[in-house]
Formats: sequence, structure tokens, C-alpha cells
Amino acid sequence: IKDGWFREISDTMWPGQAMTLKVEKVLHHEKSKYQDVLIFKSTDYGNVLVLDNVIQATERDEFSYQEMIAHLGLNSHPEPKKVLVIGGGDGGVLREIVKHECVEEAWLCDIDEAVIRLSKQYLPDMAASYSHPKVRTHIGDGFQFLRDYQNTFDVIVTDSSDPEGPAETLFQKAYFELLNSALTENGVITTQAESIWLHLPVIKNLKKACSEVFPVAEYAYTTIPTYPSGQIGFMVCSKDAKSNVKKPLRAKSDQDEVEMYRYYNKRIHEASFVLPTWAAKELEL
Ligand code: AAT
Repeated sequence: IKDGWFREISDTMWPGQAMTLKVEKVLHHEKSKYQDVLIFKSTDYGNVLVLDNVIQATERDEFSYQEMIAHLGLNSHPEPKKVLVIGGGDGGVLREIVKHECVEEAWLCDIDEAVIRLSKQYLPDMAASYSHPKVRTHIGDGFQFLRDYQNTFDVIVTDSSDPEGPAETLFQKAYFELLNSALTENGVITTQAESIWLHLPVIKNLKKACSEVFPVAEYAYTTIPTYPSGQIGFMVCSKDAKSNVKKPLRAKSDQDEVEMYRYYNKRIHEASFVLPTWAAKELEL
């Protein structure tokens, strides 16, 4: 923070550019066991969660990311009952998951208790679902956690930070193999899969790794002003070779959608898989 502005500089992940937010007040700053955790109140984006100088969520635009990473997967499964989030310590993805009545249990495994503790304090709308009766919380590394589960979860959402830092292993093929075996028969995953403007080679590798493990592996994206370049994507994968994740399996009426979602709807589900020509070409395998 300099002259009242937070600057998201990363010379390796987004060289030569940086999102800047005006700071009203620093609410909390600590070094947790795994990362530097900063929470500040911005002038126009509400409270902001920053890990190792990278913006993870702002109250103003988080719904576009949390809804899409959750509902693209959940609505691509016929009846998700047991759902797991890896990462996602702010609780926003959990909030979206428990909106689905068919879900009986929503588990979360984040590596850093500080993120959960501080989100409850400073990001109450995202963290509200921690008190939901269907929710179970674990603190630990997602990669290690998954080793103990086979044939258990219908949908797994990996809401992880960028590959530099504690989330590095969550972008590797061995991780997708663990996800695959932790899933039930026709299980579905979504994972944070970076921006086409910045990380096409990373996305290409992710798509390749996912396609080697899952019969269906597609990239979709959302728009979000406070993530680098305003766009971030997801890998959406299914164990069911016949499944078409590009179209929701379970769709609500327009009226019900307006009540349930602020960003997601059945048209944007389909549209989010349509890529600009250059990116589509790069991601052809
Ligand atoms: N919904 C907020 C967006 C995030 S949060 C990423 C979370 O992943 C953090 O809470 C962090 O503590 C957790 N995390 C990191 N590594 C691991 C791990 N190995 N196991 C479990 N949890 C982990 C993502 C924002 C994307 C930013 C885009 N630039």
C-alpha cells in the first residue's frame, strides 16, 4: 500500500500491469503459517481479501467468480449430494453450494485457518454458510486431504489461489488423479484455471492434464474486474464420457434463477464455454 492505494504487482504472474484499489482503511494484516494475509476496506469495492499481495475476493464482485465456479459444476451433475471445496476459505463457494437443495453435505478443506477466521470477521456475507448445518470444515492441505477419500464426492470444486505459493500442487496432473478417485461414478470437478489474457500456456497444460484424467474437460470463464485482466477461467471436467458440461443438466425457470443467482443463469452457462478465436485455437488439443 502506497499513498493510500493497494497495488497488485507480480513481476512473474502479470508482468507490466497491476490492479489498483483505493484503500479506505486497513482492517487486518498478519503473517499466517502459509501466507501474508491482508484485509482492507476499499473506497468502492467493499472489503478486500489479499493473500501474498494477490487479490482473492472483493465484496463487490466476488459473486461472479464464486457463482460460476460452483454452479457450472453443480448444474452439470444430475444430483449432487456430497460436495467438497478445496481452498475457498472465504466461504463464498460454500454459500453457493448450499443453495442447492439436493446437497446433503458440503465439505471444505482450506490450508489456512487464518483465511477462515478473518473471513468470518470481515467478509460476513461470504462466510455466512460456515454456520449452515450441512457444512463441515477441515484445515489442511487439499492435496494431502484427498488421499484419504475414494469414491466419496459427487462434485469437487478447487477454489485455489494461483500456482505460486501453497497452491502449486493443485495445478498438477497428480492432483487431478486424486480428484478423479475421490469422486463418485459420474462425478464432476471445477477448478480455478486462470486468465486467457495472461496464462494461455498454463491453461493449455491444465487442459491437457485434465483431458488425460477425465473423458470430458472443458475451459469456461467469467468476467470479474478485480482479478488480473478482468477475466478468469475454470476447468469443468466430468467422469461421465456422455456428459455435456457445456449445457446445464438441471436448469431452473428464469424466475427461480433470478432469486437464486446474481451472475449465473442457463444462458451464461452455455456462453461461458464459447472462446475467442485465438484462445480457442491455442486450447485445441
Ligand atoms: N474465493 C476466493 C478465491 C480464492 S481463495 C484461495 C484459497 O486457497 C485460500 O483461502 C488459500 O488459503 C487456499 N489454498 C491455497 N493453497 C491450498 C492448498 N494447498 N490446500 C488447500 N487450500 C489452499 C482464489 C483466488 C484466485 C486468485 C486469482 N488471481
